[in-house]
Amino acid sequence: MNESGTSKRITIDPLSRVEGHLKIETRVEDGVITQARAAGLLFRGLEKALIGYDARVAQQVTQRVCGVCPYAHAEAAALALEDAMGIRPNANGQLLRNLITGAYLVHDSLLHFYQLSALDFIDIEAVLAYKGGDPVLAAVRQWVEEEVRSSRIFPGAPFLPRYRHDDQLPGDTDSLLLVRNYFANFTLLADLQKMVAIFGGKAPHPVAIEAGGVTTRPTLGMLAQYRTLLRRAEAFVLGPYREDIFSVCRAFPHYFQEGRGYGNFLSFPFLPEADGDNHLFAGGALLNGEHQPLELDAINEDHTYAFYRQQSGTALPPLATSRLTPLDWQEFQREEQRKGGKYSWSRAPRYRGEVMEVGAAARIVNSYHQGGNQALKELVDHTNRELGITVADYNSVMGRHLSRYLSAALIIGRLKEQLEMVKDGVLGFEEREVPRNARGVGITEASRGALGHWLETDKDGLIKNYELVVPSTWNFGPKDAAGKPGAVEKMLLGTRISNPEQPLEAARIARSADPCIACSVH
Ligand code: NFE
Repeated sequence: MNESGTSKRITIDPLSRVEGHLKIETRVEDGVITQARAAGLLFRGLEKALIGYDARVAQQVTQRVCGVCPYAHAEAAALALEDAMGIRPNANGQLLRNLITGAYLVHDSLLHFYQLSALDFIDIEAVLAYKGGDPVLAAVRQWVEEEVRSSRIFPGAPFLPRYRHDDQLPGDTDSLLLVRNYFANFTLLADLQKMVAIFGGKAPHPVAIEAGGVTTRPTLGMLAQYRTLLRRAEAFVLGPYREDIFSVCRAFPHYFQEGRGYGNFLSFPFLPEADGDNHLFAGGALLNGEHQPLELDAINEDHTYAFYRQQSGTALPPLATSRLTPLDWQEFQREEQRKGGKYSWSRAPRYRGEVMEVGAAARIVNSYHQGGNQALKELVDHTNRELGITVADYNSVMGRHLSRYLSAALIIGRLKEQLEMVKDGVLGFEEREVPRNARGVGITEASRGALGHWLETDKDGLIKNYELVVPSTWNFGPKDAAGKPGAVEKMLLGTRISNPEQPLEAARIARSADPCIACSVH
């Protein structure tokens, strides 16, 4: 933190409990954030590794972008190639694909809430004051005490160090229940990974999602095993996860006002029926208050503040971004030191030139307004009545946490129905040749939001060009040529920081969008 009068610079670098290296830099005046920068500080360039290979390898290679959302890259790669081939999977192929991707998205929602975010809302050291008689809670308290006091290499991890703050749950039963469920959730995460592996062949990075369907032939045994695990997941999601989300929403109602972004939401269709249509989450765009059908040609990426050599047209359609050249080491250093210069390896995706938030809130709000899914509408209306909020409040820190729970609950409902529609012994896959001189686009919802893969093959059917536009790039990208801050940068602006030494408010806002910088810079 640097100080001059009432103006302070507050930097969080790196922000912890995220994948990859995210730096948040802010200027705080009279206690309020007036400038904010989100910087992805690693370069990867994975798309370049695909050039010249058989297009079917994209399913495997693009999954290596990330250990948290690999399934989504597998699906987007398969969809892009299926688009180029002009095919869709058969019913079993589609259903099995849903059973893999749906389970993974539920996994990621739970992981984000308990392991990556909940600790922001708990005063972990106050938990040690628990004197109640519940043996499970007493055991949790005991465990926390041993961890916090231990003298191992990282004493207290993952609970310490932490930001201390007045605005945290006290060390009462609510906090202890959250810590208890922090541990209980590990079992659930393992169960959900098993569900992915049953039909996906392995987890993480499932191998069975291919263009043409899913290469697993389901047996009655596999279906029974998945059913058992799905019931356990349902009990946890509709039980402890719901209770914990609701108790945090009730304890921090002001966080339905914090971290508000532009209110522009982009989401892609996810979890269709067996015929590939009527997705559980419809997808669409909410732009300047108006709901619009999706138009993929409206997507461009700006690189004015990204560490790429500047090209005259700064906003390029996805496949044209392959022309961009990353800065070399000297250029990078010069740029980093230049006032007002480039500051992130993430580019800045835009939709009709506007900044869009992607993720769970976008998914729920857009699907709600499309109105096609009655179960979704009823669940959202019921939840809003219980919490005394409206759909407009989803544009907030707590709205994003709540939307992840709503996504998980709705997905479980759909998986239960679709599991019973799978035909045992029927292969859900058909092999096709990779088309030559073809183009294809695959779009889906990754856990963190709208994900697209753009593919072009050459005269031999090999990959000529491949580009990803990724959820965390939408949310954590930098400013654009017009000077418009990125989605999370905007969420930070106007936030009051009560203690510059402990800027928990900024961390809560950034984490509410579930950053994955490994994906963002891919
Ligand atoms: Ni690495 Fe990802 C998801 C993708 S990026 S986690 O979900 O795509 O936000």
